[in-house]
Amino acid sequence: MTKIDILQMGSYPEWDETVLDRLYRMHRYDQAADKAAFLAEIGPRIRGVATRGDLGISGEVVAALPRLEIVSVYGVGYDAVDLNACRLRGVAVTNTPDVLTGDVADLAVAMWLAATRQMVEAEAWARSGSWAANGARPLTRRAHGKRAGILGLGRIGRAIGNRLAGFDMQISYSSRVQKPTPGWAYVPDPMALADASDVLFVALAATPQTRHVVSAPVLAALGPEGLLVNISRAANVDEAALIDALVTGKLGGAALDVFDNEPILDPRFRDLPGLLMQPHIGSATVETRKAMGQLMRDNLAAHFSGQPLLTPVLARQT
Ligand code: 8YV
Repeated sequence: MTKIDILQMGSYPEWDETVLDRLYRMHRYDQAADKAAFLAEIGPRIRGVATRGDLGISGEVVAALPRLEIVSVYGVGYDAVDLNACRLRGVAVTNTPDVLTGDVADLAVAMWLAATRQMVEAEAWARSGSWAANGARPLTRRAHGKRAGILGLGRIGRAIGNRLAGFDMQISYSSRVQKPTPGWAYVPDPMALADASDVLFVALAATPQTRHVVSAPVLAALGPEGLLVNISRAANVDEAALIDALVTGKLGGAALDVFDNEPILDPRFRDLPGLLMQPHIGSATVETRKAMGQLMRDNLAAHFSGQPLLTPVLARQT
């Protein structure tokens, strides 16, 4: 049987690429030297796209694929996918929710604890000999029993809340609508939520409407003792305002897994005080990435076999 032509936007772990190459005729967009010429040559044959949450697909590339039927995203975030272009063409879009929720929530809590107890600085203090030379580290602040705000109570936000309950936290959340929770306070306004929090977790899906929702005033409301944890998308935070708030002390600290223009970061981050940085590793475990790859492939297989999509963002309109 003739293999279906799939455009692959970027690399996957070998265990995924081996299977994709066996099932489909894969075409690597990221490896094409002349992408316009590449799309002109193979674009007319492409029926599906395999992409990632960080890569998505632009409207320009969608337009170069006249036979495109489905875009399958390896990741939960589909903000880098031009949904309007797909919708106008009747192209299905799928993502990989649920399988990565636990890992991302684990990392959010780990970043909160590491930042609050300054564990990275303390590790360097022990490893460098400073402990013997200069004695004990300065005291930090208690993590448990404080006020936690969760901006966005989707799958990941709720998983963060469930984990925080084990730390005796007073939990509040902001979401488009009030949701059933085990007694968490609904505080729809992000500014009010920040003002009521010692630590604010940003767990929003990134959309044009959420861009910079964590603004300079929200950061000021979180305050000089407050900690911002972002495991969502950098676009949800005004990064220039964040850097200014950390430099001026208007914000106590930040723990970030996502950055504008990642992996090329603003050079000012290098020497910022009160900052814990992680290189977008929220879902980066063997177990979760294998599950993401399987689900990404299962969505492609379901589409091409005429079965219901497992995790649709946009259904195909024929
Ligand atoms: C990306 C993520 O998929 O799930 C998401 O949306 O942010 C990540 O898991 C990552 O770019 C995978 O390569």
